[in-house]
Amino acid sequence: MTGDLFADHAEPYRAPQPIAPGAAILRGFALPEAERLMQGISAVITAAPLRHLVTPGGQTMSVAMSNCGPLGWTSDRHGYRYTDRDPVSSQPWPAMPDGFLALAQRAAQEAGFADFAPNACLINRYQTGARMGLHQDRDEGGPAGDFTPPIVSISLGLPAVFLFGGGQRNNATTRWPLAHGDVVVWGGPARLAFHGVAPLKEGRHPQLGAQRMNLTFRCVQRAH
Ligand code: MD6
Ligand code: FE
Repeated sequence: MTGDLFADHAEPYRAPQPIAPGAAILRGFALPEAERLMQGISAVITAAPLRHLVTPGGQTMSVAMSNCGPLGWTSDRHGYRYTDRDPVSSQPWPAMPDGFLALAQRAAQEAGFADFAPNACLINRYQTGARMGLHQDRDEGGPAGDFTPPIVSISLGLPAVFLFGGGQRNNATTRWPLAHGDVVVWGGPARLAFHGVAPLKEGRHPQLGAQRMNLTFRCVQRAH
């Protein structure tokens, strides 16, 4: 037995695991920096507290969110967009803590995307039962619809099941377990694939307790 691909526990990083053309999981890639990432997240959410956003359709999201970096993703009755200030405090989003940018760049490089320069980092917190419905990440593109840069997504805490579909909402989805320290890099032909997260199962993670945290780094071409 040379390794178990579907372990729900942390394992040292070996090599990218392709999940589709343009998308790969780097299992355990962020593990050596997990402690530092958690400290950074604590500082950010002290300044810009996690909140349950409302969708344009009027639904309150089960995932709680915040942001760091020059731009942050937000949603309300008027739509989804990136802003340079936290709408709750009217202050700029907190800067990305030390080490965030370099780790995201290293992960992108490892997956074959050179020169990744994200200007937004979305923080997602899942508690028991929280989920994210199938969606595309398409609020980042410029006027010319440039989706060249990938997205780098880091999972911490409780394991979750990532759902990965195709270019149409009704395409079949595959299911990928994501554990503490795993990184998903996602670009090229996968960049606009539908994806989501299955409801978080109850559990207790030794470092994070009863939650999963996810960081997604994006390169946003336009903001409102
Ligand atoms: C999550 N992630 O893992 C939600 N989007 O909590 C995403 O929605 C996502 O992981 C684009 C690329 C990678 C992702
Ligand atoms: Fe997404």
